[in-house]
Amino acid sequence: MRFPRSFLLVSLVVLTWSADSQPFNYDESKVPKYKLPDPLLMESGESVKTVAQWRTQRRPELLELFKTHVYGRDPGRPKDMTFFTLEQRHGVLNGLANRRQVEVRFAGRRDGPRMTILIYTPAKAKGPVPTFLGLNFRGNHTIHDDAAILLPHSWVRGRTPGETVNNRATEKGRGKAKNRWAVEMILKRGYGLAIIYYGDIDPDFDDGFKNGVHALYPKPKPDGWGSIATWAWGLSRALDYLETNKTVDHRRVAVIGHSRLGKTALWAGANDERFALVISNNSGCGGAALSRRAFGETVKRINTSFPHWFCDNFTKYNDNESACPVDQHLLVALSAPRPVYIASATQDRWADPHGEFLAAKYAAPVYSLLGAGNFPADKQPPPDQPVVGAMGYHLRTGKHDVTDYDWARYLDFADQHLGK
Ligand code: GTR
Repeated sequence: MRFPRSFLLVSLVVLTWSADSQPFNYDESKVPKYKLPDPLLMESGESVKTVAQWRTQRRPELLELFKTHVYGRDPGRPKDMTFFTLEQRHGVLNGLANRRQVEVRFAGRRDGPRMTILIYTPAKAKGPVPTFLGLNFRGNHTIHDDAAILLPHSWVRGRTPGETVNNRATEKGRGKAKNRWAVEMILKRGYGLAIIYYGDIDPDFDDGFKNGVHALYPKPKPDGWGSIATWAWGLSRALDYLETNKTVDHRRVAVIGHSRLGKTALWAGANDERFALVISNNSGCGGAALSRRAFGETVKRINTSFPHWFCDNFTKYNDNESACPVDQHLLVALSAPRPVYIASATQDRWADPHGEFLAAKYAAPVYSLLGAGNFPADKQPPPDQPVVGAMGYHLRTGKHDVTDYDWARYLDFADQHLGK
């Protein structure tokens, strides 16, 4: 569908206005009374007492509940998918890195849906390196000034949907998001970075699921994949590729995302146990924040502003969060016992920082059951004082963003859990 630019501008104004005004609650004393589903109590009423019960019964049950009620089911790995290296070079970024850009062709065809993975690995590495894998909002070329990063072939934000990408305009975005991707810091610490523009997988607007990879599949049913599940599926397809790449240690891939892409990272980690570590940066509603608190962004608001993000069944819980058989602490628990890090920011009230902390705290019993240790915090820690065990949490001073402070914490966490 084609939307006139004026329509997009008006939508943006309406969204910004609604994010800042009532009826959204920002008052802790007005959080409704709620009861969370117990991660270790099965639908049958039986308690989970053993690791085997978690693995063979409760975990699959929770995964099904999230697929049915929240994110929707994906179609798995496409049988015709192929990988094609578009470009590679050693000793780039002043000798710091090796770069490779790989196209994943979902239907095995160049003229079908495809995504480009940009991979930097440390030039000095002697063997396969642990690697951060994440999606970006506006094109791979925005994450660094590197002039060789290919421009996205897909629709990019800021352009009218359906309009062909104008390379000269798109080129202006080069390096614009570099503050969010600490490329040099990551490489110097011995890690690789693999990133993909999320619009290659599914352009982020509601077109009734016709574009991106959806072109290859029937229209989703009420429990079919929304865009978040689609982006997460794309991350799993990237991991399929990384399994074939000798410079990356595919057994030590940390999936990371910010905001809607933090929701995506959590779902990718829950769904695909090949991810060794999971990082949610300011993921908020539908991510780490507990929906039942209805603090800041609510289920109804997110389903209204972004009708394509979740499966249609999720709209049943608009203004009715307690009827949902799951809440987001259970999403965090689905990563257990793998290390998971949840980060909030003090000014990011729309994402409910306290609710994000509580999701970690209430997922902790699953980590304990699986022998991964206890979560070292009962109360939300003060700003800039990370708490770290098998799960990590911090509340950064500042706004909704990803900063070098956040990356330094993630790298420390990865050192602790993935080793060098
Ligand atoms: C907001 C949305 C949030 C968050 C954010 C983002 O508009 O309400 O849930 O996902 O966008 O992704 O930047």
